[in-house]
Amino acid sequence: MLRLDKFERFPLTFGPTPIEHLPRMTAALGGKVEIYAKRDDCNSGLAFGGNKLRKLEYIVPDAIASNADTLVSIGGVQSNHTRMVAATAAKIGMKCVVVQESWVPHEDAVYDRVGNILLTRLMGADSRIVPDGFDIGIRKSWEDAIQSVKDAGGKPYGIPAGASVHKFGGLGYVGFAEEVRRQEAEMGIRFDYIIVCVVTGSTQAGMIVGFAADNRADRVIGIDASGTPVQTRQQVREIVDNTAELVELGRAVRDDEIVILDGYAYPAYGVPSHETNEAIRFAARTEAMITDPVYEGKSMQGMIDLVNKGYFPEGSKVLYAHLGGAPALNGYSYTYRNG
Ligand code: 5PA
Repeated sequence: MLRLDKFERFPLTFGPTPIEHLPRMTAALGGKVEIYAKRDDCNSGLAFGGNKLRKLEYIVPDAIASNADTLVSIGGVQSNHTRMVAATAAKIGMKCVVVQESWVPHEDAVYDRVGNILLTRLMGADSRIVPDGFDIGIRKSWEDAIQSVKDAGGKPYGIPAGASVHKFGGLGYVGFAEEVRRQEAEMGIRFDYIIVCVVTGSTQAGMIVGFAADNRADRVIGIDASGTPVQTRQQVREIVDNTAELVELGRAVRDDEIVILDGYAYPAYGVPSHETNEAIRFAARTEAMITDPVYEGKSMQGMIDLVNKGYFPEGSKVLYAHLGGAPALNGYSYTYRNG
């Protein structure tokens, strides 16, 4: 038994997310592997939801207890995470400062005005665009923003990129694994593989710890979308160790239980390849399931490729974790102008 219950959780989501069978996608991929999706993209009424809310549910109690008045976080210009921090701040009545670094070499005319950043601004966050490039680590621009809140007499609460290296960042996705186990029991099936996009690491790390409890951590297949897989893997490793200790897993997670495939992030973080775009169109046209060019489009691309390569034995049930992110599509208006 994992000890997730000892941590306080502030509800930001509707509750357990649906698991949906995808029959047209299954058939279009040859029918030898059954494809399902767990719809964390539909997990909340807060500003279109997504994976960050599961993490933030375990972070908000700590923020409130610290007597902070301002949440301070960081991401790229089209960050889903900063949108979710802005939503959380609005919901709990705090102010919000988000640093938006220039992580993506992308020049769509409306890139910095639509989608995630538009929503972030709409919710009243102070959104600050800075020129620094992509990096999932602790950033000076974020530390400067925290200091600027202090200098103005405020009380900041810092949340790092993707809420990942926050001490409680991995807990939310331990909860995901517990939830899948309960749903499997209700549905009378068991998933053989879980596909998840990985960048800052705490989504997959939480799942790894959660599924380590019934010895299937290595069935969580991380599809790297960072393009910096060495750093991402190292960050996942650290979050796994920290989170395993928090929930009292009772054993160390081995390196071979951390599976991250790094062949799909090309040409760069935030830039979709031809194959990414085809994967996005495929999911949209078979199941009306909308994925984005930065994250889920790449994990969709990875899953399709793995099915085609015969990576999953015939008869496998594969659960695609849909983590959200569709608002960023608006920043790629030219790419998808003809569908
Ligand atoms: C993100 C992350 P992790 O960062 O926990 O590995 O999750 C990857 C991921 N899918 C997968 C979607 C839709 C995501 O938004 N987004 C970041 C952001 O700033 O939005 C943290 C990078």
